[in-house]
Amino acid sequence: EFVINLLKHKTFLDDTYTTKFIDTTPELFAFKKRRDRATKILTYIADITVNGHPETAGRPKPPAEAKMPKAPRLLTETPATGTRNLLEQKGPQAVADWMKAQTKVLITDTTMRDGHQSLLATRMRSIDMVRAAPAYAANLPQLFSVECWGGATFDVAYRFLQECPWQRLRDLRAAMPNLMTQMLLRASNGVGYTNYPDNVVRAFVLQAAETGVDVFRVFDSLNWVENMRVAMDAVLEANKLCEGTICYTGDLLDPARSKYDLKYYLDRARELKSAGAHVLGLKDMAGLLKPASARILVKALKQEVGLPVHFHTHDTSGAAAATILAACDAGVDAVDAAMDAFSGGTSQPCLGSIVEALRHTDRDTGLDIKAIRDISNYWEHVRVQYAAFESGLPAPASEVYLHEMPGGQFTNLKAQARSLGLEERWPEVAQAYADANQMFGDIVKVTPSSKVVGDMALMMVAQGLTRAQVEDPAHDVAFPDSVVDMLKGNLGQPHGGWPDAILKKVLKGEKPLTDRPGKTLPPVDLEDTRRKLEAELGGKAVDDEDLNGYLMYPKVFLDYMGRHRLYGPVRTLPTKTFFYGMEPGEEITAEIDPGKNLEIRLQAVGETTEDGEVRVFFELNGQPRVIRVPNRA
Ligand code: BTN
Ligand code: 3PY
Ligand code: ZN
Repeated sequence: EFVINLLKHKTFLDDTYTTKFIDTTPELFAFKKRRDRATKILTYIADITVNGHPETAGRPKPPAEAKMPKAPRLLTETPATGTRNLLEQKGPQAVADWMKAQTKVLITDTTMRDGHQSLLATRMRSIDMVRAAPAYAANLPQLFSVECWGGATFDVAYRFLQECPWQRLRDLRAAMPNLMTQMLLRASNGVGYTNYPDNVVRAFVLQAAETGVDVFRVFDSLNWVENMRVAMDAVLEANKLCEGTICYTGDLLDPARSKYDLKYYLDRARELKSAGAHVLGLKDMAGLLKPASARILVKALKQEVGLPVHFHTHDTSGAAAATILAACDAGVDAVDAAMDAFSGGTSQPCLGSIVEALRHTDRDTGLDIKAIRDISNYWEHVRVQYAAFESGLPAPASEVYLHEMPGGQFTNLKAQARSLGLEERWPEVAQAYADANQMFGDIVKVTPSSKVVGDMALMMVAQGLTRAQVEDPAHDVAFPDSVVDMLKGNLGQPHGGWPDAILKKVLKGEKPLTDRPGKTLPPVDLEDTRRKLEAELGGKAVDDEDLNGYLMYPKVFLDYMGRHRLYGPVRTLPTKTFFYGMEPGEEITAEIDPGKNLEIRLQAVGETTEDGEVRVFFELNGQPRVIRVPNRA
């Protein structure tokens, strides 16, 4: 019966059968196939219950009473029209014109991307996002956009969460049809840490647009606009909103940091405008822009460039809300904030408080504060489930003005320092980070250039090297690979070039690249890659989404596919089950297809047998099931 069904199905006959077939064509699946997926999921639960999840071992646990959060209630069944409707009907230029015509400050919610990237090591799972999304659409239709994709979320989804980032995007897109979705794109570095060939970057952007991204915030880690054009052109080709973005660094008002003065930012902004940006992004990834500087910079950008300005910052210093309010005074068009429960510290400032601060002023956002509190309340319950990944800053830190680390890197670097036994020496790491930055000529530090500076800093502290020793031609230093790669020109060119002395020492006379890397990287043969990947996956058809995932992260993607074959659609499990397994007597539901639920009850966990296996007893939709897993503990 199953075979006949499959052969007659239109999608199959069309030859558009894809690896998502299982997920998108539930009506086909005869009992056998469904039972197969259920067995895979039970195997995963059994394994985690017996052996624990490698990522949560030894980390803080959510409180025992933490339940799967109830989705925020919807204030209407029919969401009002929003920015997405405008984009669909009139195109991206109309959205940019509309932005400039608004008196109110437009708000982007970053909870589903930068919020958890900066607070929870990017570990938020799709199920927790998708359950919130309908409330965004229904209750906050005035939002400018919802940032929910890109940055580090792409590889973390495959690598650590065992889920497909494309499916996340598709699901969020469907749940918020009236709101623009937004992604963070590292220009030629895609959503990775290295330059990709031009045709790979273009294919990735077109696929992201097709699957559901409306606003592309495109930046380059050295603010080199030359290296952003391929990505920006692809966004324009897809007819989506292109937010060409300048990264802010240094201190605008400090005469000693004159490399990054007002002229520097205006020059970059003009370049981005002529490269076709609809909107100018101002990305303060470390939270360094001070209120007085924001007033000057935003006003000048608005006056001199004429594009709508969208400001993004981080609250590491504790003073970011003051900067946002100053930017609002200076006429900024849109600002980023995170829902209250995911705000503050290395994340964005508090969305609800910004909305309240602007209420009854001429820049009132028009957002419903009660709706914000409802959604934030949901996020509060989500956040406790990720206790294992809290790595946070207990208090605001003015130290950020010393090291200038991006919010998304801070906690990561701290964890890396811990694993090297350097956590007690954190103030030295912070100082070394600042020194390494000066050594490279005072560069923009954001993924991936920030990672290179971090690698250098950790090495300096671990080996007790001073900046003077690193720069001394007579002192032998084995530089990290990432440093060599950056100075070879593989991330592009910084403003003013690399300092001569360090370039000579690191490259030992080798000639660096000074063109953009994409100019010489040969294009990838996409169809040939697809065929090889299909062969590698045992003949399974590979669709464009999977192909683009593979092109960004070949090994990470293949590992994900291997685990998927073993464990099935584990993205449908509640977060606590995914990370901790189940307790005897506990019952959960997993919706493996729309409306198709697995009711799973863990009855008991048996003793370990002589051959090292444990029998785990379940009830699946009322029927007893026994799963054996190895005891690896
Ligand atoms: C990861 O690789 O970190 C997440 C995927 C889950 C790996 C599974 S969890 C059950 C089994 N036990 C392990 O140690 N790895 C696999
Ligand atoms: C990223 O590239 O992931 C960032 O968040 C940079 O700020
Ligand atoms: Zn950020």
